[in-house]
Amino acid sequence: MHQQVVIIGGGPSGTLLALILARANIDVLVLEKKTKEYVLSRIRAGVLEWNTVEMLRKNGVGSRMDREGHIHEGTLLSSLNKQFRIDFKNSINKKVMVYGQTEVTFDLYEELKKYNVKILHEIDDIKISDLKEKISCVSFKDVKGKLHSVNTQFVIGCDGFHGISRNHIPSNILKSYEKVYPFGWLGVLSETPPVNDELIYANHSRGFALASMRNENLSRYYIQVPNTDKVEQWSDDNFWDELKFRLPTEASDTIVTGPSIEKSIAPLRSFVSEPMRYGNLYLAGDSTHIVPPTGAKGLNLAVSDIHYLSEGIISFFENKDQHLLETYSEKALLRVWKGIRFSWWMTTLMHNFPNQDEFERKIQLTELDYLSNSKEAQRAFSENYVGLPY
Ligand code: RFL
Ligand code: PHB
Repeated sequence: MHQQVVIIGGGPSGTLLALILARANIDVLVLEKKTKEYVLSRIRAGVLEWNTVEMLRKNGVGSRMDREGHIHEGTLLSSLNKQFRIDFKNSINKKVMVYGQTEVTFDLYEELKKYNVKILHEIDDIKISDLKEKISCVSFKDVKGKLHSVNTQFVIGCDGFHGISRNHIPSNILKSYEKVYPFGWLGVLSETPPVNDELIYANHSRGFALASMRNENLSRYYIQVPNTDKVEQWSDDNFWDELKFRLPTEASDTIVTGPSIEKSIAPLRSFVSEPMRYGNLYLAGDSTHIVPPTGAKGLNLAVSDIHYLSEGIISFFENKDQHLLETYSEKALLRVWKGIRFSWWMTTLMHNFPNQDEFERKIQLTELDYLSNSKEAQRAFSENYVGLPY
């Protein structure tokens, strides 16, 4: 078998790249470890930067997002029971789209059907070889346990943080940077109207909380919990009580609670591995960088990687020009590190750290006070939150 491009991982990075390449008549094969049902049921990101919105529109997957997504022109931040609004529209004339990653992924899978892109699910035992040769080889076991082997020009690692692609970069070349935070986010999805029409990021001495949403009758809430907590320890009642403590009273007095339809804990981590390319292997998305969700950057960084990478691959096949592929890692990493910085900053500003002393608490409150009063600080926040230019 020969394929121009083999993509490992059928999450948002892998399927978006597959779609862009298929639209440029490049033949791609996507190898995904899990079932399609599993991939389409994962509840994750909710906020799309404007660049992401435009990338989806440009590639024919914008119409449902435009109908069902919600444009937000600002967000609320709160501390000490006071909330203030950062107005993206007024500060920098930009906005974001609230539309779930689950929906984005569904739309991508639907669109891919039109191009007959092969997506193989329940794939195991992927092995990549000959990355420094002109043609590389990817072997794998299909759902029935049958072994296959594919020759390809490009192998793209879109297989998330726990994937196997990154490990194919020799350890003397790969350099990783990592910060693990001493807490996680307990997330609840409930079929209740959102407490507010914009997101509320709450800094509280008991820990961070976030009020987010998917649509008029679907809310997404998060609270900071210790790393050691298990989801079974948290009944719905305990979750709602704790959330109400942490949100400003304006919100907790009016919140509508209900049974959770999904509840999970996500650990928080900042991670970057460099470079994002080795021979014919290119990495994108969570396979090569992870951010804590506080700044809503993870999915958006995956999309900017795909922007740079798809341009490089298309330019290679259409014009035999390798320049954009050669500069991919360097260019993508410049933007990745800015997302890493903003997510780290916002996490540090909004969370309660286990050994935080009074000095650090004062600094957080002072920074929030500065942000609530300074137009310049709000501009800088908005510029990063809505997404830096590609
Ligand atoms: P994914 O989504 O992890 O997909 C990787 C795919 O690869 C498959 N896979 C393999 N396939 C074949 N062989 C193997 N050996 C494989 N190993 C793994 C997996 O099954 C999977 O299908 O990575 P991708 O595509 O790079 O996308 C990244 C995003 O999913 C991620 O960055 C975001 O969800 C992060 N994130 C957020 N990002 C935002 O931009 N805005 C947000 O508001 C936001 N909120 C969040 C988030 C992530 C969260 N969690 C759960 C970590 C909120 C949360 C709670
Ligand atoms: C979400 O709605 O899941 C969400 C929103 C904003 C974030 C993180 C997650 O910063």
